[in-house]
Amino acid sequence: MAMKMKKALYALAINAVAILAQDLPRRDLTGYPDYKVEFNVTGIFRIFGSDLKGTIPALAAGFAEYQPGASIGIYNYTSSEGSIAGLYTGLSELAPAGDDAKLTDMMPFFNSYGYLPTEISVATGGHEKRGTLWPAVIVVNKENPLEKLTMDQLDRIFSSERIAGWKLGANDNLASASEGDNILFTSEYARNASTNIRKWSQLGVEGEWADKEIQTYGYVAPGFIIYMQRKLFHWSQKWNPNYKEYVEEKQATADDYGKPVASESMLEELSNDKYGIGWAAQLHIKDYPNVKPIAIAQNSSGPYFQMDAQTVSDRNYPLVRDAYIYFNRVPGQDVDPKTREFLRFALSKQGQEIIARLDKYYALTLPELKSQLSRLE
Ligand SMILES: *[C@@H]1O[C@H](CO)[C@@H](O)[C@H](O)[C@H]1NC(C)=O
Ligand SMILES: *[C@@H]1O[C@H](CO)[C@@H](O)[C@H](O)[C@H]1NC(C)=O
Ligand SMILES: *[C@@H]1O[C@H](CO)[C@@H](O)[C@H](O)[C@H]1NC(C)=O
Ligand SMILES: CC(=O)N[C@H]1CO[C@H](CO)[C@@H](O)[C@@H]1O
Repeated sequence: MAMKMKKALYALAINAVAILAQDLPRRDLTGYPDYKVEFNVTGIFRIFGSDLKGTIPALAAGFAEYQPGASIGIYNYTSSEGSIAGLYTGLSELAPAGDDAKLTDMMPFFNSYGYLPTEISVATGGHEKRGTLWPAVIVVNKENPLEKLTMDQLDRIFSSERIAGWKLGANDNLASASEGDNILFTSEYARNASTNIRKWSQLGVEGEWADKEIQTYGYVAPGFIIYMQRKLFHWSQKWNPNYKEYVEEKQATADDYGKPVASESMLEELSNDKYGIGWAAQLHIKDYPNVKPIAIAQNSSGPYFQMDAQTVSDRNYPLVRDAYIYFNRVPGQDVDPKTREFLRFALSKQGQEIIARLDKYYALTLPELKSQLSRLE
């Protein structure tokens, strides 16, 4: 290649990067609390689980500047699934997990201590890059007139009737542990078959759609599916029986049997299925012009949001994900001071700057940051 051409291409690449960087909503971190040392950490402090795409090593390096006495051991060999095991085997103080902890991750913790782990979010997931905790985009065939859906409608489209769901402790959250607060099954979250949405007319879609069955599509890989079950179905595993389930290409077998279950096949099918609805990653959807994203609202009073960089970083898109860290808080007692110090750093202006600079996840909004900080009190 001629030198001139190489240079031109290089300039083009640089420009493309500059444009992308401009497009990213830069959260203004003015007003975020500065990190102030409240406790001098000495000795070993151990982190085990996911490295959250480099976030954990970067936070640990930033933390070390303020805490020279801390000797931080990072054991990021495992995936998210292993992280909570570090807490109940006594191997670690902090369990970063790229996926929401599953019930089966939390049960051994409960059986060891008699309460549930505490969960804290340190960042909002990205909106489209691979592996950055991207949110599901709900898509239909381009010809479908449907424009918007609520979270409740998504539940009734994608799941089946259930006589109960799972509740995480008395308050159904992992904000702080209470003695005996287990994962319990409750009919509070029941919904009967007459609440199922199975025909397009039930969503107000008329014409040729009205009497057609809604065909559902989506993922089945554990990290993705658990997030949807948690957000929408109260952890129920009862999907619509017609649910067609796929994985990302790398998770399918490399032979001819793998092809039909890779997410590309899902989007090809949806491009041709006028009566289908699915959930997928923006990074895959953008190559399929015949599928159309749907705006989502928390409830029928709205507002409805399309998934994009802005609505995700502002946390307005209801299906946003979080980068979670789990830890062991003894009910009714203060958070272990080393753990508290590290998490206070992650939830400070300095910690959030590190997250924004890495450009994998988004810095939390200030209200969300304050709400997470309150979990440490
Ligand atoms: C932490 O250690 C530094 C240096 O020794 C000291 O100046 C500071 O007062 C200590 N902070 C606390 C909260 O103990
Ligand atoms: C099903 O649930 C709906 C909404 O809670 C309720 O109005 C209806 O009576 C229930 N139907 C049956 C058959 O239980
Ligand atoms: C509906 O969602 C909006 C936006 O999230 C929220 O402000 C409002 O309180 C919700 N209304 C009900 C009835 O839950
Ligand atoms: C012990 C270990 O595997 N450490 C790795 C954790 O992840 C970072 C990248 O985010 C690597 O640089 C470390 O070597």
